[in-house]
Amino acid sequence: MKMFNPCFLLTLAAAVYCVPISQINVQDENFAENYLKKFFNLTEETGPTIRRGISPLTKKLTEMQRFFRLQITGTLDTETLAVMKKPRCGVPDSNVAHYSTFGINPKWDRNSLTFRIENYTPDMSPSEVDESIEKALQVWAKVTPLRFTKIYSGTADIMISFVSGSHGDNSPFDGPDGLLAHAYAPGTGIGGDVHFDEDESFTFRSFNGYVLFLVAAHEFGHSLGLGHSDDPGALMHPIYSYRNPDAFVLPQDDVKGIQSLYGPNPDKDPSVDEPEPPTTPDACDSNLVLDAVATLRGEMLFFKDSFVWRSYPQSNKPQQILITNFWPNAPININAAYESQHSDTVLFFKDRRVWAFSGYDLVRGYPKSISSFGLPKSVKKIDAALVDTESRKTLFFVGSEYYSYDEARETMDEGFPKPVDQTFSGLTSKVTAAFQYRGFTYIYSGPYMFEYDLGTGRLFRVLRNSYFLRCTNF
Ligand SMILES: [Ca+2]
Ligand SMILES: [Ca+2]
Ligand SMILES: [Ca+2]
Ligand SMILES: [Zn+2]
Ligand SMILES: [Zn+2]
Repeated sequence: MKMFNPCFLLTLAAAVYCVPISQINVQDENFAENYLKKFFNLTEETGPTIRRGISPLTKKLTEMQRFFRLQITGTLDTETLAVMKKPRCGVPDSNVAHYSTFGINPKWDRNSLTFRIENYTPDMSPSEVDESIEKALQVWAKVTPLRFTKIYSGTADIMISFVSGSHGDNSPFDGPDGLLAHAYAPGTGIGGDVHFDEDESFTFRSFNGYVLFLVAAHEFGHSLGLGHSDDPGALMHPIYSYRNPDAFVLPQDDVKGIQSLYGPNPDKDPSVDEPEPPTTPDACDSNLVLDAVATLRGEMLFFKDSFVWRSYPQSNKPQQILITNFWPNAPININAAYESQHSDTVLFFKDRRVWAFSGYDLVRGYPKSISSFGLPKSVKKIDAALVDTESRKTLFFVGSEYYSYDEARETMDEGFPKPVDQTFSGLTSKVTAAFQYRGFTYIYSGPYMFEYDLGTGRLFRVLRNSYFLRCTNF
């Protein structure tokens, strides 16, 4: 039997800090207290000791857990600690729900702003820094009347610098990881300015390090008047998430936020087809249709658009995160996924290709064509895949039929494809996702999920796609 590793799916950077359950020590408690002081406005507390009634610490911990959509326990559990240790922006999170704007000085009183890059990081070439900064400002200019002009001397509205440790504004940086950058709300002097922590390793587009464009685009949101958002898909979410900088489109939550301050872009060319701002899938949407479902080392993974919900046995609240946060080189909007216990990998399918990941790493030789499984060339994509733990066969659903693949022999079984409803009674429309969990076989079709016993073919229940996601927004 494989060892279950509860730390496995914490994000790349957080994995370094991952600690087994029940090993929260005094250092962690102090770390958490400082975190709540810094980001959730916790006022002086004598120590994180257990006390009667609701202590300010418990109250702030609850606030933090609500903001990050964690299970609200009011205590410092490992999941909460792991989120606290993720790399993030240095601006506080207090009093936010969806997008937010700064209370005082919420916006600039003019649409034409200047910026100046005071110094350069040695991590990248100066031209890469210039391009990252300009592209990050364009993210906001595209959806507002705001226009930015670069200046090379004197004082700009937005002064940009790379600094480390204490740097004269009473908000010191902390060495590698932790705080990545911070920015000041619109205003004179330091207002609008952005400081990057030079102790980070910034990159142009690699996921080894922090993509300067992504960090800068977030910080400029603050420079323009936005606070943090609790939407895990928002650019203004305080935790750093890798996403492909070349395919970046400002999410809906951020567009709404910035347009609430400045209005839309009057120069937008209606003849140019811009990609729709992405929205974050909602577990409470009763019409939700998941892209794919899989298990991974005892956890459940639910895929939708750019996101994955991860649910692990100790917690009853799945966490929603960008797919690229776990697997930076994975595709998004996938068709199907399954866990191969045989090769200890998780496989993602999109169109004619398949990706295999061992941990976070793409297995050598992938992505491959799906015909490498022995599927006929006529199969253009797989709708869903599941592993039957009993027979150790992988079922590939394609249209109204399914194929059976032998993981050990690495060949397709004879006698397939078979009609889906021959095995799964009542299932007449297309399969959209599938997996097995605790002995049951779950076949998703549109917004429904059918619960079967594969051995007897018996159908137990018809549920909704959101069944395991536990909508708790009420
Ligand atoms: Ca300024
Ligand atoms: Ca840092
Ligand atoms: Ca699917
Ligand atoms: Zn921030
Ligand atoms: Zn600073």
